[in-house]
Amino acid sequence: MENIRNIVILTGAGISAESGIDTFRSEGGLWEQHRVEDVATPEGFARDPDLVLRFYDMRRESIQTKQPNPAHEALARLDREWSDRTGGNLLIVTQNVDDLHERAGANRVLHMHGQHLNAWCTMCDTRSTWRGPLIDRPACPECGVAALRPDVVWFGEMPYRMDEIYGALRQADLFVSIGTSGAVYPAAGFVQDARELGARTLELNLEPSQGSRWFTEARYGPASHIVPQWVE
Ligand code: BV8
Repeated sequence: MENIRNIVILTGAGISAESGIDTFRSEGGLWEQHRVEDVATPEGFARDPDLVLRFYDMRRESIQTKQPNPAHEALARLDREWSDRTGGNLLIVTQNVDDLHERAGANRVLHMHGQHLNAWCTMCDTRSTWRGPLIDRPACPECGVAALRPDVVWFGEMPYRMDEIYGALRQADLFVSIGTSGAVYPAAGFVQDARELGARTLELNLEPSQGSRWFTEARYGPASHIVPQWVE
């Protein structure tokens, strides 16, 4: 990766697919078993909190039985070595709410859509690490009120740390998108932002995404194969 110093890598559900975590929009994916409007929106939560809490309890429990795959491991290696090797920056911005990047050893991971293993107290606004179910309305560890929801960004809610992401995109020489359909904004727009800001753009995916026309380079195939090949 000649004269590349600063990299922003965006990952989506496709990077965790080979770890056995359902993606969202492939056949049999998560949303098909539930209408998005019912489970990943504040309105859905207000309408039927038990349905939403059970949906997230099932996924929070499931991800704890999964392991990182060679794609997560290759990105973790790159994350650990990059700044020593080049003096540049590398940031992994993930839309995923699993913790497989961290468990593979990556340090600079930004969960723009939140994390399954956190709970957010709607009473005192604090976030706590949370591995168990929320369906039984446990008390918030901070304020003691039974007001915990998944710390996951639903449709219509503001993704986390957008300023930090746009700041990194402004510095990026290379923007890489891995395992995402390019269906959800603002993440799906990052490739256009990166391009307008002069970065090279690379898509690593199973097949062309909805935004594939914006990428100057692309490699297609399973992430556990093409990501380690790209990192080497
Ligand atoms: C917001 C958490 C205001 C929940 C999720 C324009 C601008 C801004 C907003 C909008 C806009 N137009 C519409 C909107 C509103 C909306 C939106 O985008 N709607 C869509 C449906 C049109 N966006 C929002 O509401 C966002 N908030 O806009 O706030 C704002 C505006 C600007 C700036 C700041 C704020 C909030 C969106 C967050 C919603 N929450 N997740 C949960 O996880 O339960 S979204 C959900 O979809 C996941 O986070 C997921 O990451 C994301 C995207 O899906 P993918 O990760 O791409 O997964 P998918 O299944 O779709 O695709 C998998 C891909 O992997 C495929 O391409 C497949 O080919 C590939 N693949 C499969 N297997 C493999 C593989 N690749 C490699 N190897 C394999 N083995």
